[in-house]
Amino acid sequence: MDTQLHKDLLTKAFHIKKRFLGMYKAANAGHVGSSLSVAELLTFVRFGWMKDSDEMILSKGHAAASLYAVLAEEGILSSEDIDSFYKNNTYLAAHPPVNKVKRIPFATGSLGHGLSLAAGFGIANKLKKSDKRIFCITSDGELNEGSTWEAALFVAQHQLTNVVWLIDRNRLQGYGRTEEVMKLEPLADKIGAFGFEVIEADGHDFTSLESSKFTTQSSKRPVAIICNTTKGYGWKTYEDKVDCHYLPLKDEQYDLVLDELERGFELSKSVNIP
Ligand SMILES: Cc1ncc(C[n+]2csc(CCOP(=O)(O)OP(=O)(O)O)c2C)c(N)n1
Repeated sequence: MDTQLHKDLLTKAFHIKKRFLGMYKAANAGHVGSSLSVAELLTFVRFGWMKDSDEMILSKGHAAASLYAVLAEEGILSSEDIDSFYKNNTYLAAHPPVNKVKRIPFATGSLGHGLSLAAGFGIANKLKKSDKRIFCITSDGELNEGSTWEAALFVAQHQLTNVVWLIDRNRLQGYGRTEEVMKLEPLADKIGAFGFEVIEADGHDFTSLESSKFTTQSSKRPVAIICNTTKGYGWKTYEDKVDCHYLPLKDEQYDLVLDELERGFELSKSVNIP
């Protein structure tokens, strides 16, 4: 990966995390672990992959603040907008709204609908012979929803290569581990059997995500990328713990997580990029 791009992505991801943690702290509420899980993925799709004409759906809408922080990083949302998060009359609600903010094409939050929305966008743009693409980030917990698999059938049936499906595979959901609540493995084989080309990536590593981007671009079939992630990534006390799913941050926790992220960021800058 280009060294400058790598540095930019690391910096953006750090700013994005700081911003959404501040939002959750001010709101005294929020899906902290879910957002830390998807932060690099969102950063890469938005700043390392998407073109301006493309769209992105964060199907795991409970991580909304991470999406709002990306839009703030991009200059679409102002700091006043960000400060209104979770407050009365705001349009920056706990789950992303539709038709209120540029670059949020659909409302999400009721899990299991993102891939269906992406499929609709994909078929419409295929019929219009448009080269717009749609990136859909789902969680793994929402693969418990039948609607996701119905959408997967549709994407494969119509060979919608303009839909890129990324799965935030952190192996945890709201109340337990995915494999205990509703077993998904062998996930790659299952999705592959639906007709997708399945790629596995490290969802926190920009180099790995970039290599999945190149494979996707040369694929003749719709692609699903299983992005292996850690819920609560970067905050050691809570990493891979079900408790980090929803966590109103106490003052000392907030200071701690910021401090850890800052140290992680400094360290990542000094590591050589392959
Ligand atoms: C249809 C639906 N059922 C239940 C919920 C409540 N809910 C919010 S988050 C969540 C689980 C989160 O786990 P996962 O989807 O794997 O996301 P992540 O671990 O990445 O946060 C649930 C059940 C919902 N938002 N939508």
